[in-house]
Amino acid sequence: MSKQWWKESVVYQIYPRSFADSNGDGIGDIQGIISKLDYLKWLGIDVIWLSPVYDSPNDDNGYDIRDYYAIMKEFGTMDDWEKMLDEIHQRDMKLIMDLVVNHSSDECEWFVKSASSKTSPYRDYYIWRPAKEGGEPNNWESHFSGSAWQYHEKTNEYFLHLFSKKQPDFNWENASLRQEMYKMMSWWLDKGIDGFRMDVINMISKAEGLPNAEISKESPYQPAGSQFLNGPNVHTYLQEMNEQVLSNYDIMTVGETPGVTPDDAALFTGGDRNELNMVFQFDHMDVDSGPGGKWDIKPWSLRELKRILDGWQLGLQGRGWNSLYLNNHDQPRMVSRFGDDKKYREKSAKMLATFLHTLQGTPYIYQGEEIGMTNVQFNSIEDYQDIETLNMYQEATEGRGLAHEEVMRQIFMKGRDNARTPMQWDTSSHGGFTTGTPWLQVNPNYKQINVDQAKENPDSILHYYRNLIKLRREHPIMVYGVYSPLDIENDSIYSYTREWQGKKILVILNFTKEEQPYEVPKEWVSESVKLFISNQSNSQDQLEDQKIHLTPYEARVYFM
Ligand code: TEU
Ligand code: CA
Repeated sequence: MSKQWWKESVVYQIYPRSFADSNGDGIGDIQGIISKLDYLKWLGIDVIWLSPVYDSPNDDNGYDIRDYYAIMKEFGTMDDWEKMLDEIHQRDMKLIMDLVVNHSSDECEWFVKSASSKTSPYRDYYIWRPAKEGGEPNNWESHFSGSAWQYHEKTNEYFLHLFSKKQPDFNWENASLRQEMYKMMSWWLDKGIDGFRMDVINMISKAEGLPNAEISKESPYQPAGSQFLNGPNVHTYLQEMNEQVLSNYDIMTVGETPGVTPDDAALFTGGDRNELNMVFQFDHMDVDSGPGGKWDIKPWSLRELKRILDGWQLGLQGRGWNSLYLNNHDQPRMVSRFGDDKKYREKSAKMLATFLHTLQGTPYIYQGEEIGMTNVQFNSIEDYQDIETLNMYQEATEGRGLAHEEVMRQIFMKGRDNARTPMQWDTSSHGGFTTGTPWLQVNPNYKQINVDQAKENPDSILHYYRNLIKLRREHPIMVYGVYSPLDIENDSIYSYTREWQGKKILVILNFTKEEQPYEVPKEWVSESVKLFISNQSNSQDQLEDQKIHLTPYEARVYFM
């Protein structure tokens, strides 16, 4: 397995709107980020992934870019941004920027020109179609509810938007559009950034002829992933992008790719493919979703989670590289979803952290995860800001007649604002995020859960993360060790080994609220075996017997 800096790195995702507000307007900003860089360095972070900070009307919090060459005014200026990059590099960390090139804002100059007339040279930068039988050109559903097509009166055609109607999709089949994108990417890379996280990059090539999606539910609009995920030309475009842009720099790239299998991912990330370094897959994020999608919530099982993640670990071994994450700005908080955010919050958050850092791949920490921030429950829909959540609420209550309580229950479990409540820094008002009124309310538990307190307490989740990151730096087995699952039928305990250059580690994780028995493989009952890390202060240093008991959410890692 070839050694690479981006395999050895730990990445920290910043959602800038919610991270730190420096000027009291209630919105996180670049100066706020600069003020927290020492904290990230102290934690041991190697790479910062910054969600979009480009000029945007914020229909989707910056994932709708108006000007790809400018910084959002609320976040600061280009000088602030340059200063931030410099401060990151001075601390020997790296910065990867979010690249949103499947779509832009409808206020982007290119779209404005494209919409101005059918003969504009920019017309083909986006995807326009005439009406079909008096209605939308096909039955595709937008990710944010309703049709994926918006009628535009002036030119009497529809344009495609897989997300909100203020996020028109680019037409990657157009060679000038592709050159425009490559030029813009090089412009940022020439400023010295260290790579990109590429938003929904496997949606850039749509099925030829834009055919209807298969009907899978009772609705005029249908989920249409099969028509735009991993489309016919996606690898051609990425190879072209790699050749013309990416290969000119020593950078890391991670593609966000919903709906990929390990085989697809091997194509995106294979060493000889010249496309991307790694992708974010979503299989494990669907483990608690039924056939109706993310809001069709079902209980998840450890057996299923193991089947999925073992598939990814084994599937990419020697063929590609995994990115490891349990939450991000689109997902519920991991401790609320996969652990227990009440009685065992600290213990289960540490168990999940152990999991994240001992699988094979590059770990991604989402802001607040390192202090065990939890989901939030606001009573009123008015308190929510996320466009996906608000559109879904309206469609579910007005369109499908669901009760308010029922829809709120779904939002409490899956809504994206769970991840977007402001970062909790200390016990002062609004968790020290802002001196003003935050754009989205702070989780009321900030007095118990915040960075200040966690820093002071050596047993905190935060210190545990710091320790895991340090161990990773000292022990390449955590990065490169060959993964082998153990006891795959066990539906309470996740266990596996990693093996590298004659050394071995054994990971045992109790995913339940109950005490659980476990039988360790014989070879681990030996004097040469040592406890590597555990979230249970009195965990056995050595194994004297094959039969052990794990306390609720206990995590133990042994080394030999
Ligand atoms: O998300 C892409 C994506 O696939 C989403 O549909 C995701 O599954 C959903 O948000 C889960 O509820 C990316 C960004 O991460 C997201 O913030 C943007 O809203 C979206 O693209 C459009 O740019
Ligand atoms: Ca601000």
